[in-house]
Amino acid sequence: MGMLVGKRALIVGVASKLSIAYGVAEAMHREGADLAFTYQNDKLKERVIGFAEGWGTPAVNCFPCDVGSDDEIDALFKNLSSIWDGIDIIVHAVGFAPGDQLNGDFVDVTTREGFRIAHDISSYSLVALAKAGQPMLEGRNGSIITLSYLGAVQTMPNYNVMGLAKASLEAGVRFLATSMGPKGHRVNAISAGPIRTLAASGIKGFRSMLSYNASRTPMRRNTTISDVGNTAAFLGSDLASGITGQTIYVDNGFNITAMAESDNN
Ligand code: NAD
Ligand code: 0WE
Repeated sequence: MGMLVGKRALIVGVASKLSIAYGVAEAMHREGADLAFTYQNDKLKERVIGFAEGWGTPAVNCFPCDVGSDDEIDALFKNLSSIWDGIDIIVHAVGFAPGDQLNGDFVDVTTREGFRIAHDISSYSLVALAKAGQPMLEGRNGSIITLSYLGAVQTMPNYNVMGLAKASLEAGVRFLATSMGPKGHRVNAISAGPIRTLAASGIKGFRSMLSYNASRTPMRRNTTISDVGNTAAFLGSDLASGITGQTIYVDNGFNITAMAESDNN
């Protein structure tokens, strides 16, 4: 029997078949969860509904939500409570900084407005979803899962202010876990290795980053959305009952290495 049978999961962050949230939805569906989705704007609406229907999720389980808006987040949970009396899992797979923040030397390109937007959309939005989701999580031992990246704890070219936002996100996971633990809810992050998604496609040199990553990584391969999806399904399940406040690396081991093998380059 699937490890998520009887669980209801809200998935935020599907934009394409390449999205990490798509891999999460696929794994959670396979494990027996009922799903609901959000889409950032009308441009993505029909696409997300199409994916949802592919997992047997009706269009009425798909809602608009720009996570930069408290009104849209409130409306989301109001809409959600018209189809479900509660939720067990919230997946937050959203990150954004203005494009100019991710191209060039950190101290030169970072601006107050870029910093604000990156932290608002990529970090505060997790707190906002947890806060607005509380009534529907009540009494259900919820699991909240977000997506982070190594740039939270180590530097690399161009990730820049997104690294600061991910550091904030990971600290947010710890504070949310501490805050919501007494109610039975768990909060964790998955720190994924680099994956070619829409969010990555705008990044200069991403292809060579992927080949460098595959060669340096202990498993000698890049991370897939199904690697991440399977870990998210586990974290969402009761099998992960003792795990909260953690950042779990799903990167095929990249983060434990300090130097590449010389024959790999
Ligand atoms: P993606 O482009 O498929 O997904 C990003 C999602 O964020 C999209 O669905 C987009 O609609 C949504 N989004 C952006 N701004 C939003 C807003 N204001 N309101 C609502 N939604 C908004 O890319 P992805 O790589 O799947 O990204 C998902 C998460 O995974 C992000 O947090 C990203 O930082 C993280 N991550 C990505 C990688 C990678 O290499 N791709 C690695 C580690 C972590
Ligand atoms: O978190 C991310 C991507 C986040 C992201 C990407 C974009 C591109 C388009 C946030 N905001 C935007 N804004 C845009 O306008 N990743 C972990 C993928 C990623 O992005 C990088 C990476 C990796 C890996 C940027 C520089 C270096 C490495």
